Amino acid sequence: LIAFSLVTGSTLASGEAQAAAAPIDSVVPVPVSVQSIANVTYNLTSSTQIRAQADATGPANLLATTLRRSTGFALPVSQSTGDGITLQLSGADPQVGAQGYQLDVATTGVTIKATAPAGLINGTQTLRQLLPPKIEASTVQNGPWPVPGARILDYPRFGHRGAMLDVARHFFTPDVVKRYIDEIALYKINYLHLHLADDQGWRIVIDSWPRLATYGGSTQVGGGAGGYYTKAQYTDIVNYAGERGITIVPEIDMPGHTNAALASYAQLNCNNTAPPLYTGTNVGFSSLCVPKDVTYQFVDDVVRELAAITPGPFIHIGGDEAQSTSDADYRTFMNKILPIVTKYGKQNMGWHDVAKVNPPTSVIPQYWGTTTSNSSVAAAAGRGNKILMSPANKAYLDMKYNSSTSLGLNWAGYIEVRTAYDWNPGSYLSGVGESAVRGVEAPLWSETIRTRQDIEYMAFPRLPAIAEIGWSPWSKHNWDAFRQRLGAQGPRWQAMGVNFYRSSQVPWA
Ligand code: TNX
Repeated sequence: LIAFSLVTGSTLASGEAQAAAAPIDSVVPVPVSVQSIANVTYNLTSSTQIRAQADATGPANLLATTLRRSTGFALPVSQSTGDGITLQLSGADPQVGAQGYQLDVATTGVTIKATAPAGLINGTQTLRQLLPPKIEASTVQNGPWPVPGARILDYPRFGHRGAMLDVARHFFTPDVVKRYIDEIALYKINYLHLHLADDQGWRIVIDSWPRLATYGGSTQVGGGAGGYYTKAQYTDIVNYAGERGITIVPEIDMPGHTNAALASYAQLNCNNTAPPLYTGTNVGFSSLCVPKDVTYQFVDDVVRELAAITPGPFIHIGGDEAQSTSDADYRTFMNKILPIVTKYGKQNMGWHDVAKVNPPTSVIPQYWGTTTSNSSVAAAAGRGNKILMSPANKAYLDMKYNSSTSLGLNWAGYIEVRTAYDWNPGSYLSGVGESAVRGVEAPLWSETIRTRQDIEYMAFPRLPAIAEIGWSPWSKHNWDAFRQRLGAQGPRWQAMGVNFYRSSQVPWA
């Protein structure tokens, strides 16, 4: 007996809110297709086994680790076949593509099929959400652990669903970054952009320019101690993210936003004088010295060393708010440095300001404006550049929710949950249609963000809203249904200890 579950349904009457919180109807991002199977439940028990062929053991082990914490069950992972939880890279409907999956729940077990590990990871994130919220607890809880009978077929609208964390304005330790990775992976985010250098701090060791980290990384906004990642720590973050299906995109912002580098090395300045370290929050006052040769030796060294520790395909070169660089210099600079990234085998991403220089079509401009038309971005899209969408008045997680939010900024306006959800990346910017959009990213700038609790308060619940508009088909976009699904995430975040914003727009379960 198969009943279609109306996850795209219209407004639910208040009496139905409880029913809407049932796991089958509350998966975020909403899957492409969910069929509920009546009278079927799989119960996770102490004898459940996890079965995966060799090519699927990574996602299987990760799932086992998550489920063991709260169930206390052994959940052995093996290459056997039988009942229980099975992950397989065979037999999936080709429709699911490289990131999608099929998930079937029968009384005897759960089967997740995909064509690639990324799809299996995404399937396991759905399975977590089909289990009771306490599955996310970090200590052993009492069962039962039912998974509702279901047949799910799911794949993303956009291949790129990103989050960005600014570790330059305030530094965040590897443990805080890893916790954010855990939190965003649950919503099928597959890129984490790390803003590694800005006026207030340089956060990654570059062996050929050691003072960048040791001096340039020695403070942060407000004058605190700052910090930086060793290459081993960065690699550890990259690997941790990779196991969870997330590719790290490192950013070195240039030619503006470079005071930390300019303060570390006098020779990078046109006047050969190093400015003091900066701990304020102004932007637009610094620039690398475009006419000097040493500037390009510097960029070459930084990009070479960063590329060598970055397995992902992208390096983000910033390029925003270069208000202290003339237009001619900006063009000269970009035309010299974009090929350096290519030379080291990486593809350029940049803030959309880079579209002004008519960059090669391989360059991905990231739109951070607040208007729905931008001629240079539209022209780039027309030439074939793919655009990553992060409109600041919709997708910026550092904007306040409303006038009484104590954290955050408001230069792009207030962003309540509905505002973050109610926009269509495929038709937002004129001249940049669905096929020109690479995906979406939700940036979190950290001028006012100092702790992991601050990160969580700004990201939750807006990050899941951006994740859904990046993943789910536009035909399923529905605020009233989304707010119900989102409300059902509340108990999960409580179990995880996530410090989320209890927006009054959401019926929290
Ligand atoms: C603008 S958006 C910036 C950042 C700030 C942010 C604060 C962009 C590319 N640049 O330097 O941190 O606003 O919201």
